[in-house]
Amino acid sequence: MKTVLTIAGSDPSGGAGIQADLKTMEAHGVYGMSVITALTAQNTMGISGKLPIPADFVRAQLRAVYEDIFPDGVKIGMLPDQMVMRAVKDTVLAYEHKNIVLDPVLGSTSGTAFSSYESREYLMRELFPVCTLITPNVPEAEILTGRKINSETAMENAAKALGDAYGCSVLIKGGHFTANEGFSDDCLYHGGVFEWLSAIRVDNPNTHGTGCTLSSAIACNLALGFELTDAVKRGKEYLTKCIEKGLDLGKGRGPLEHRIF
Ligand code: PXL
Repeated sequence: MKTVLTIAGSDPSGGAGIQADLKTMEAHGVYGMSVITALTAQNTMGISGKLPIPADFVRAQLRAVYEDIFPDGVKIGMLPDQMVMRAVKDTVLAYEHKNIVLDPVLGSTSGTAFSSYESREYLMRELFPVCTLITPNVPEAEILTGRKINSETAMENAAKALGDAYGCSVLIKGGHFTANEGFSDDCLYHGGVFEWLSAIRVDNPNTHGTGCTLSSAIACNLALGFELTDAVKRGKEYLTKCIEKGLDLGKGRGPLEHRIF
């Protein structure tokens, strides 16, 4: 059985973070593992608290996993501070890891910022280069590049700027971008080439955890042996199906149905 690890924060209401990641892994028939980097207190209405896990303990969790069950794919999500980022980087380098998908969690669908300026710089400089793929949405890509993104060309420019600067593939997700009415088009920059992945925008306001779900699904598909472009396409198809299920839970922006098969 293929094995996939998520290194991310916890969402006790089950929609985002490691809970979404593990549900996604289950749906892909891989063995899921989780290293928790932060606890959050949150539900579909927002985040009311965050408790970072000390970096030494993140390291201990990583060691426990890697000494025993090597992950075929990794998804990296919320990293609360630079010490935790460092622990993750050291591990990835020590094991010469491949198939690493990093979702740069700078904000969430519910709008709460997770990272300081310094952490963001550190994330870009130290972690992006060891990743296979990073998956910012448009607002995150604007923060990362310092440029406004208001067209498809601007999405391509941002993807290329990040990919060329940090030597990783880049998927900029168009879910927050409304220029192409009725569609949610993502721009993949991989191997110096752009590929546009189009999907009809599903009319469902319940999108809590979409970023977590997509990045995990891509990590699962990489672990299952798909090439990057196919892994991204399959991940997007999976996410679209999860949204189409139309689950309606909670009083705010609700979670997805991960069990689609
Ligand atoms: O999707 C961003 C994200 C990542 N990690 C955790 C989250 C969220 C969004 O809510 O809660 C733990």
